[in-house]
Amino acid sequence: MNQRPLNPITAQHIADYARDGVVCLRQMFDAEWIGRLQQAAREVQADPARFGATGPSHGAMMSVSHLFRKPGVFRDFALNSPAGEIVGRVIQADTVQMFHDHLFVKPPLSPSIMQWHADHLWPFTGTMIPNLWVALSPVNRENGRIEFVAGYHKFCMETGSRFGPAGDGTFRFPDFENERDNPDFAFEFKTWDLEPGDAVLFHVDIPHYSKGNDSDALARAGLAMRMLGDDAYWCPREGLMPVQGLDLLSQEEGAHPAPCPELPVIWTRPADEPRAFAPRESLSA
Ligand SMILES: O=C(O)CCC(=O)C(=O)O
Repeated sequence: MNQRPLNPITAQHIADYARDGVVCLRQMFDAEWIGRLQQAAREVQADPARFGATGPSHGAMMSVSHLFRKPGVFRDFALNSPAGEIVGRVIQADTVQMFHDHLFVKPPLSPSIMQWHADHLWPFTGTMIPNLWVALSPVNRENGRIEFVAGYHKFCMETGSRFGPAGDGTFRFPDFENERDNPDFAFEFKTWDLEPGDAVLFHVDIPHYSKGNDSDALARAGLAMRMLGDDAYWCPREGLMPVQGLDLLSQEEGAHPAPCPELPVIWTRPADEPRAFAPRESLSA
């Protein structure tokens, strides 16, 4: 099983992610990793609560998180696969911590729609709170690929507009469904067909959506891995999702989360490479 990315992370990947808030990464994990994850996903499907926490969207779609907290394939993948390095290199972090993973499986003919949202349930602020969604099945127009509003993360960051309880409660996304055919809409919708081993990496502020699975034969499965880079800070606020095992409200607002078993470091930039991240102090100096 590969411990380094199967294909190089390029300057184009880095630029696309910075511009669009989402980038497609082709074939970063070898067949052995993907085969083990596919088998493990089948085991979770048979008994979800034994392996992790079932989310609010669990039902017509399987939605189970925190799988990496227990010994087994998901933990091995989080700690020993190149997932952390891939994310760190694309988002230009020097250190990457695992936050949680989340397995989504839409069985054939699942009507489950993931409505337009950004991932702002997490109890962190900052710009490095990415989601690496690794395809465990073929993903296409019919079975529910994820769609993104490219570049919208910049609008959110520049205007301080935060979706959900992380914001001031007043910000609402426009009805993106109404914008699909609007030639004057300032942003582009982006999506990709994926093969097992491909991934999409996306920013915490980017709106995303997936429709139900219209295929009567092909399940759509993906493992979302939520991580923290250097530019991530505690936001201890009621209504945000706590980190299981840590007391959210006693965390120091604005502090970078210290590595701990619940938020382990999974990648650090090698010492012989120049640092990619400029801390806030040196930016304002
Ligand atoms: O798998 C999906 O369709 C949605 C995934 C998602 O919304 C997420 O990972 O935040």
